[in-house]
Amino acid sequence: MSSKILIIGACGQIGSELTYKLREIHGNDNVIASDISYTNLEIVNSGIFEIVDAQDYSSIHICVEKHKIDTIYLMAAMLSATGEKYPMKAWDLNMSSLFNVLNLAKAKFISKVFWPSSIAVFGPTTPKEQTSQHTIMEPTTVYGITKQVGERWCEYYFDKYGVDVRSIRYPGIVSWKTMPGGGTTDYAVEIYHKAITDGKYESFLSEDTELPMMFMDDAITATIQIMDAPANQLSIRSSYNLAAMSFTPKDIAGEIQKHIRDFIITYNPDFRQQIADSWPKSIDDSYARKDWNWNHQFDLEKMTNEMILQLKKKYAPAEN
Ligand code: AKB
Repeated sequence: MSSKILIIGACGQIGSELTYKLREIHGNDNVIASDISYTNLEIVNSGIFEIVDAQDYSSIHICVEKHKIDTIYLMAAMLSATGEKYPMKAWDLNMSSLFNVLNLAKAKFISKVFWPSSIAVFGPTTPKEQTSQHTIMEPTTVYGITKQVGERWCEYYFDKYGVDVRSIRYPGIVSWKTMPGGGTTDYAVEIYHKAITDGKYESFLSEDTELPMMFMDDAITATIQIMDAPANQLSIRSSYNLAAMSFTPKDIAGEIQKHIRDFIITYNPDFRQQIADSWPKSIDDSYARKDWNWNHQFDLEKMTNEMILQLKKKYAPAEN
């Protein structure tokens, strides 16, 4: 029998692309997209869509029963920058949604869970270069705190209740289909859009702020790979470090200038600078590479080629 999948937070940056990919693999009828509102009409109209409130256990439970779901990808979350503006809302959303899904798995209504963690689990006291899987973790953002605590709970539910929950610490994700919202790494998406539409961009991070990043295609591949891996190959049940590339706003601007020679970048760091400064510059993801054969495909040059190509098409005036 084919797996029946529910994606919670399917209208968001990663949730939307995960929905398209999983539908390609499992068929449209086996992948149910859901979100709290109809914010992404392309997703809403692309297959089965349900309104689900991730903070309401019964809202998820009803959907699980209705569609005989066995696997949930919980992609709803408040990210780092918005989380600093609404600390209690971020805590409530990020934690209650995780508990709801873990408890559905504990009660055996579903059998498998994907929950994303983040490089935000690390903090200013973490070694910055090639940050290892097991190291000092003292996050200073509400988002990072929710992800770190969430990781502990995932491992706890696996150890104590046998819940098959799998997780990745995503770096900043760059993509062209759906805009990210409320993150510190969002500049690396905005910059490409502004390069095409305005020929210039004002970065909210300083020129030499180096962060771990990944192209969406790689992030989706990794997510599907970890979910498909045999359970006995997974040695980490908190969350796996995952890496592809690291770059600064200056590096990305230089790469864009190879395509758009007159592109201008200026720098005007805001409160997000402090968040970025608390995170690692690069990540050691050897556990993911060893346990489930993780291997990234996109570096900064290849990603930039693809972003410029796709966004030029997206913003091209419609021909009639
Ligand atoms: C953010 O910037 O908050 C996210 C993340 C790194 O998890 N993109």
